[in-house]
Amino acid sequence: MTDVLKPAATRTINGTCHHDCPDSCGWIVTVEDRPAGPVAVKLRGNPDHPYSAGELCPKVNRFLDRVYSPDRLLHPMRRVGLKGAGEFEQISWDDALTEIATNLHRVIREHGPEAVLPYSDAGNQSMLALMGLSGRFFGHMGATKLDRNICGVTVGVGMAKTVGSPRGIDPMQHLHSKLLILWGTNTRLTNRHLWPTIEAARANGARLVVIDPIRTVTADAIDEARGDQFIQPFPGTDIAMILAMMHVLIRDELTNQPWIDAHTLGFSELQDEVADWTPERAADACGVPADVITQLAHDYATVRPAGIRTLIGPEHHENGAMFHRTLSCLPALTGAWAERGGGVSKSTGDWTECQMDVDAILRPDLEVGNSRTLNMSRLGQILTHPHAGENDGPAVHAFINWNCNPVVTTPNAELIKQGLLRDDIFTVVHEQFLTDTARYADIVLPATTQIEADDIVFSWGSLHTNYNNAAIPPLGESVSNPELFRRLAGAMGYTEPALFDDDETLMREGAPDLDLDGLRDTMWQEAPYPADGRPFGDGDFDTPSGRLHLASDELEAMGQPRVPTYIAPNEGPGGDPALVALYPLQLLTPKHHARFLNSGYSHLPKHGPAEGGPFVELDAIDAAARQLVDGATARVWNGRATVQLPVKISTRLRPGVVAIPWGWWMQDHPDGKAANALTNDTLTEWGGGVAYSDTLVEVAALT
Ligand SMILES: Nc1nc2c(c(=O)[nH]1)N[C@H]1C(S)=C(S)[C@@H](COP(=O)(O)OP(=O)(O)OC[C@H]3O[C@@H](n4cnc5c(=O)[nH]c(N)nc54)[C@H](O)[C@@H]3O)O[C@H]1N2
Ligand SMILES: Nc1nc2c(c(=O)[nH]1)N[C@H]1C(S)=C(S)[C@@H](COP(=O)(O)OP(=O)(O)OC[C@H]3O[C@@H](n4cnc5c(=O)[nH]c(N)nc54)[C@H](O)[C@@H]3O)O[C@H]1N2
Ligand code: SF4
Ligand SMILES: [Mo]
Repeated sequence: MTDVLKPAATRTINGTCHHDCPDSCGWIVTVEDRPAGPVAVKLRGNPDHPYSAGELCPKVNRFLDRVYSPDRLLHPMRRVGLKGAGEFEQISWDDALTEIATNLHRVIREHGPEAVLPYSDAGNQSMLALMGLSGRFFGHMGATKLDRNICGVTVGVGMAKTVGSPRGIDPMQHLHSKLLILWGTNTRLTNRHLWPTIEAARANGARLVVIDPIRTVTADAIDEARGDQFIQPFPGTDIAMILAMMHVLIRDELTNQPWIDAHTLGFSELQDEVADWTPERAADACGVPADVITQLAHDYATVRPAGIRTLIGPEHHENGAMFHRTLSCLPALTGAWAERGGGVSKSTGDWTECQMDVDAILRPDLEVGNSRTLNMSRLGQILTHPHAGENDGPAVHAFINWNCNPVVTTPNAELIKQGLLRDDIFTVVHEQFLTDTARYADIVLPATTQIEADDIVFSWGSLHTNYNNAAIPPLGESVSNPELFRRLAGAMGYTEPALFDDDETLMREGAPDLDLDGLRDTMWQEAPYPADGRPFGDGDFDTPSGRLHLASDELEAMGQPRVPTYIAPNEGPGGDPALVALYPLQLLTPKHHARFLNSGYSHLPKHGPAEGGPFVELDAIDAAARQLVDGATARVWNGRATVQLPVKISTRLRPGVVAIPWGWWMQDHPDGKAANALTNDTLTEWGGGVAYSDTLVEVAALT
């Protein structure tokens, strides 16, 4: 029927959202074939999509505003003003490529190829956009390599030290949980399409516990009358609470000893470690009352199955890897790993992405030399302190950035700006918009959006692998990420054929186990997962011993504690007393706005203004102690930066903790400095993550 009513020149094309978001929603784009070319006139959720079921989100409901924004970059540009000033002139692709190749050859000649720093993340997390040809291009050049560990890697590395691999359970299995602990994840904001499963579990009688230093929108969903609970530890202190829970489980004989004996290693060592971790001692460290910890341990052991859902929040601490290692031990003490709906769920990437052949797409065999690897979260240090610390080897003289916006999203951001201001750095940014990072570029290149290029999207929130069809041709002179690297390889005069593979070849090489034609037909496929929903049902873990490691030889060999251990973050209340005296408040800078996806929407007129603006949020007690009133302008500072912001007094935080929503650009901040100006760029104890949520600050009225 609808086909008859459709205007003749209208088509619908199925695709998948590319954002760095666990949901990977399916969408349908309506395209009108106009004389000047195809135009996307509507984008809506695909009702048949098995995970998103027709719903998108407040950011992507207006995706076409992004695609057709008058601010979209559509042509290459060359800087004409000072770095950072954002003044550019349009140039041709040929001129841009010649200028880039000339500068890269010069840098390589004068300083060696490691002086080139490629810098990207998951701004578009589709397979080709993420990896297609960039790895080959920079490997062939011998450029510095990048540890892209700012999101999620530490969770997996921490968990793997306990269970042998980064695989948790499929979060959809929480449908079967009767107690569900959302531990450091803001599901209703960040992973909204999991929420219906949680509501279905609640309808089946599940109790919900939310553990977060912020009373988030997810915490707002708890219903105390039904036995739900919100628990509010100080940031970076949960390990103390988990050790005390294990203490209680052992003390009160709530452990599943036959399961522990059959499937774990190191129980007696763990028992020794937690012997002193009474709930009272943990209460001092984490700020959660001892009776609450004791009761949670009892509930965890007795309300079965007990599931734990975590995502990314708690990894961003100095002890972030240990948090996930310790959390994964908890279900071992009760045997919950074996139960349907028990165990821990995190990113599902390790279930879906095993269908990818990463080496076939990245081709490490093409790498020349033995280039160093630098950590993306240390960008400010790398650019401003060459030859120091981990940053040995040549100083960086060429910075090639695509698929991320580090001036807004990477910790210690004022240092990054300082680095990008150096006049001996040649900077290229491939972007859809003139972001805060792009403003520092010497050459800006225009990037396509997701409706302009085919790709494959491996979800990390569900078991689905999705296809994305281009709905319209690239706007203006924009190019996709793989096309950018084909062009750069040509301009550099490289002749290695693998640098020029087309998208179809890359898809078939990169996902050899996928039935690509079938995927194009169905639009999504589900990764293999045990039919009974219990991947660890027979207690068979991915460790060499097949047992879950409560004690770990591997960690001991790395100089890390063998058993779960709480080490208070240095930049935190239990850490360096000199820092605490100067900066007594813990700062969190979380995702907060429903219309933002990281830094990607605050600049759009229907997104940013509707969220108001940035602010510093604090409890009334902390505000009163500083004579701060709602709406007053405060300065927030530490040794890294001073930032000015309006004050918002709220009941979401406990005294001692303040928060600044993250994602706003320089232009939205009264003094041009955004949340990450203040944040800590110390790396996690292992796993290569970063501790931006261990940041101490002081706040005062702006005088
Ligand atoms: N609307 C929206 N959705 C998003 C994003 C977005 O920007 N906007 N970003 C996407 C991305 S890239 C990601 S990685 C995911 C992240 O998804 P989540 O991991 O769910 O989100 P985060 O805000 O990073 O962190 C979750 C919670 O961890 C809490 N937290 C911080 N430190 C601690 C701690 O020490 N202990 C405990 N218990 N909790 C702690 C924070 O207060 C926060 O509420 O969201 C994705 N979805
Ligand atoms: N303080 C603080 N810092 C954080 C976080 C936090 O919660 N608080 N969260 C951290 C997390 S979890 C993450 S994942 C990172 C995210 O950090 P980023 O990856 O830097 O975040 P985005 O804002 O998503 O930036 C993506 C950029 O890529 C561009 N882009 C999108 N598609 C394409 C494409 O196809 N090609 C090209 N060339 N560009 C494209 C977009 O226009 C956008 O500017 O930030 C981290 N930093
Ligand atoms: S940003 Fe996330 S929730 Fe929104 S449409 Fe994309 S995948 Fe879905
Ligand atoms: Mo992320």
